Amino acid sequence: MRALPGSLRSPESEFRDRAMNFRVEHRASRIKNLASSIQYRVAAFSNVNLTLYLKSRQQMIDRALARFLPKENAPPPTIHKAMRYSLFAGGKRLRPILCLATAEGCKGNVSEALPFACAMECIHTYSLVHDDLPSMDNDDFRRGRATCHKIFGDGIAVLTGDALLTIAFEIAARGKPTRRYPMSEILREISTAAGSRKLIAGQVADLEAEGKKVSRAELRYIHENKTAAMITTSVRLGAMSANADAKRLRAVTKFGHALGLAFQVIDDILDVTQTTEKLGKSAGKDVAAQKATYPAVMGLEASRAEARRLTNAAQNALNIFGKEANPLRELANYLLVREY
Ligand code: GRG
Repeated sequence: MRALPGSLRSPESEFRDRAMNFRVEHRASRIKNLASSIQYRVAAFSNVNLTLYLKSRQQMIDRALARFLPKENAPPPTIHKAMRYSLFAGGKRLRPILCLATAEGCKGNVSEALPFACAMECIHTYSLVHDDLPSMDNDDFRRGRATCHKIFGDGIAVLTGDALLTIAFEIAARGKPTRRYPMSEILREISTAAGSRKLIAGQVADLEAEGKKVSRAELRYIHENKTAAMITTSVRLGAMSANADAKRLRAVTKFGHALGLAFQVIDDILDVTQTTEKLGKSAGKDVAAQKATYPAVMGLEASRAEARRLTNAAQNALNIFGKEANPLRELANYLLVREY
């Protein structure tokens, strides 16, 4: 079918074409990235093949999420379609993978950590759906496709976020508590990370910082709460599922905090150095929205050095663990050199 000249096309059909082109370019760039990461090895630690490791963990998480979520045609289908649309849009699954790798690092069983890992991915996806709304960051693209509200409308997107947040607790409650960590403590851990003193606190501070000059301490507050808290909780849940002792739980908490901050510094750097196609979300948005970011506050080179320093701190926190924690070590190094 021939494309209509621009002036004769509706805004909806132009948006659909843009979204389609974007998706095709994004996929092509991800395949290229995967090919280059196949050559990627972190010689320092082990013979973990990170590409295969990530792929198998992603599949495990995707399968579990597909089981935990209501079917697309379950009434009312609109909300279940929208939940699955955002959840299966191609996210990296970083938080659940970290949860599983930490369970492994604490000599636990990955399958015991799976419900907690999936719960964290649902909360993360809810936060992205809400963040993309016109009343927040107002974004058209996420995870390589049109954002939830662009497809389903603002009202359904608000409800999709609500539903993903709520189902996270239903999924977590299917997990098994351990001797040291009863279910009440596990659920409190998750609600604290997602609540008004952590994730939402970071988002509020982020919204309020827009267009203002922020100090390093204010920037750290935003990132500690918006990003690092969710990553820290993901690894803590992995450790809890393995009944880790207090010393190990403290060590993974340090690891998650440093890694979470490093992840955000890299995210800020990628926003100014990568393309929209590669990132799967709109690049350059932070500068356009005058957001508080590491490159804006301390410059690009100092931000890179900070990401390396934080990754190093994350690695040091793992010193008390044996080779079972090698996947965690590999993941931390990989996140430092990631390109999207
Ligand atoms: C709406 C309460 C509420 C919070 C929104 C997630 C968020 C907070 C804002 C999105 C923008 C942003 C820079 C968040 C920091 C965390 C971050 C880098 C999220 C993106 O995580 P990735 O790269 O995403 O792991 P995928 O899509 O791969 O899962």
